[in-house]
Amino acid sequence: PRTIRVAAAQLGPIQRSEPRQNALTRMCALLDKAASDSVRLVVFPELAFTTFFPRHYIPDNKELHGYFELETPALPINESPNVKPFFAHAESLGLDVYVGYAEAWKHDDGSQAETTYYNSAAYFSGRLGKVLQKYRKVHLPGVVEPFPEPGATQQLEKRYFKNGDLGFPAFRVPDAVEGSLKLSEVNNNTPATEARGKGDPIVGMLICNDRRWPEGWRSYGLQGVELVLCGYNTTAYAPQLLGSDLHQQQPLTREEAEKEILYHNRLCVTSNSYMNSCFSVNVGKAGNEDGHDLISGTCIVDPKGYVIAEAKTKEDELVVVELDLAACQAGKAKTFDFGRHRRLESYGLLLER
Ligand code: CDT
Repeated sequence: PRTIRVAAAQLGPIQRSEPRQNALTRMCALLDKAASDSVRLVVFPELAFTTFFPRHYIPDNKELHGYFELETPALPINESPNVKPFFAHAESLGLDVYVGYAEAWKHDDGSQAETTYYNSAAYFSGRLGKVLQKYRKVHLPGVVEPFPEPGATQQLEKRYFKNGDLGFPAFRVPDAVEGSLKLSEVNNNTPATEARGKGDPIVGMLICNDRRWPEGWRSYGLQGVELVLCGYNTTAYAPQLLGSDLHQQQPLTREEAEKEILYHNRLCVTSNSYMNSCFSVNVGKAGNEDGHDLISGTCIVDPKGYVIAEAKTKEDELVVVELDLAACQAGKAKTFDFGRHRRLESYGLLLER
């Protein structure tokens, strides 16, 4: 069977005042727990190493830049000084990880090179000891200018990051399931997007707000994706940004708003997993961070759109399940056999502004 044991590694809050080391220690503890439960792949949230800093207007550049990890062609994220111990720990346990981070990218190693900032995720292979694929968040939510109201929950991703420029590259993970290529057979020059072994799982990454947009999921679906990984930080109450109460006389209470945000979270990940006949691992940072509530909703979804495992707390929690990737085949061969059933001649509008 093409089975792979995966874990959603939900994180509880990480406060603005907390040093990186605290988060690393907690994340490494989750890795240890996963390893002792024979897990192969551990999925962490968006911007996992720090507080969700885009909720703050941060005029102090030193503080702002402190949330980012430096990356250059010669310095991949797993070597970046702040977070290197986390990747080294995953490698020592032979674990693969998906992890979100704030990327400060210098396209060359010269000190004069310009820096570009992205909201990114890396798929790191603990067996190969390297990043197999990087993803940069395409759908940045929020605004450029901060809301003036004191105490407002900000969402300044459009201010702090550039939109991702890597598209939606699906990739194959070697040596992950039966029938997969063995590590010794992996040719380092083979692009990750190309088939390696017949059985290698096909994986795609999304980040938070991306999960609300079917275009990303379908791009992966068209590449035969079997497993979509998505970390997020979703605020539990932000009436000016999220929710359906624009024309309602009576604004939603905090409780109602959180319930609706959780409902939409689940609606997006279950429907898109079903419509692309893939599993998905969806992982939040949860709880009260810097005085602002984040939803949990961490869940693992099967290709029929059913939630098969979910978090019970708003704290650090590992949700473990074994996936049989063969379960993706029925949907891909029947209802969502794209080659037979898609009607491209009717989709022109999708590529217009
Ligand atoms: N981090 C992120 O993308 N959050 C968005 C909410 C933005 S509006 C408050 C999300 O889609 O969950």
